[in-house]
Amino acid sequence: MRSDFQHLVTQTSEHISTITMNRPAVLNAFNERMLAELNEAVADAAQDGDVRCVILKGAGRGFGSGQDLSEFSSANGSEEPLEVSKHLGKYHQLIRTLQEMAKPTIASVHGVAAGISCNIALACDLRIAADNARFIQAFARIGLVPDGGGGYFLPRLVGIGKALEMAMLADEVSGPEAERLGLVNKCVPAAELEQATLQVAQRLAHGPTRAYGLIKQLMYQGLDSDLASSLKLEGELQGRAITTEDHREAIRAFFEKRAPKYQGK
Ligand code: T3D
Repeated sequence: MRSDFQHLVTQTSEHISTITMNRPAVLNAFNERMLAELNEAVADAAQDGDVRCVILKGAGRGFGSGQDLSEFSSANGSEEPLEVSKHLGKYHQLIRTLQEMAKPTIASVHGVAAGISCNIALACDLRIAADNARFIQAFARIGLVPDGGGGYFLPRLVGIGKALEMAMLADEVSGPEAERLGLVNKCVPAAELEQATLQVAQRLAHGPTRAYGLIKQLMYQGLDSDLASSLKLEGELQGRAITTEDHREAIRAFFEKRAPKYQGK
């Protein structure tokens, strides 16, 4: 992955790719450039066989404040619906790459995660939050609807009632409250966020990567399918998992009474 991004800092070490959004003066609000760079970095991490886990985080005092409001397209008085799908399409590409990459993704959230930044965190597989995290579905504050997959992920994570409350009232949800709601997997003291995120990432990066990719497929497709379809899919995916070297290694390790050494193959 290239490292000369203008608005990102990227680092890959021990099979973990860490991508840091880096526009701290505006709480990492998305301008066109940062969005394009994030799309590129996430796609690269998805393709890179050496990367087995991806961490997404923000520089400075927060995760992200959503779309940069100074680059916002608005209708300027017209009541004709604007064609925003082209612009949103670039966010949608990002959400889909995060979802479809066959390896785990973690959002490490401190400070504010507002608007589409919040929903990008929701599109990651796991979320670890600092106790100073502030999740805000900021859209209704400016008369908009949740985008970036918010209408899909939010009700699935917290239930329809809480999702509607968060989207309509747009109040802040703290890190501890987010943990209680199931919006994040874990909330830790801010000073421990980096280490807590790394610990989870290291476990995942040394785990059975191919099985993780299949687990993502099974779970995400399962959200929208009936039992019969999900059982059919699990049969197909298990048929693939069972042929992996990591599975064979795990069985060997079990009988040799040692920890398995997964190669991600
Ligand atoms: O077609 C489309 O693009 C539709 C897509 C929409 C996607 C969306 O994300 S819509 C939602 C956009 N985001 C917002 O509405 C949030 C706006 N920001 C805020 O409400 C507040 O800044 C926060 C609640 C996020 C944080 O408040 P606070 O008090 O901690 O920080 P602050 O002082 O407001 O912000 C610090 C600086 O960042 C400040 O600049 P300054 O005064 O120090 O020069 C502020 O203007 C700037 N900033 C914060 N958010 C944005 C921003 N600048 C541009 N765009 C932002 N989103």
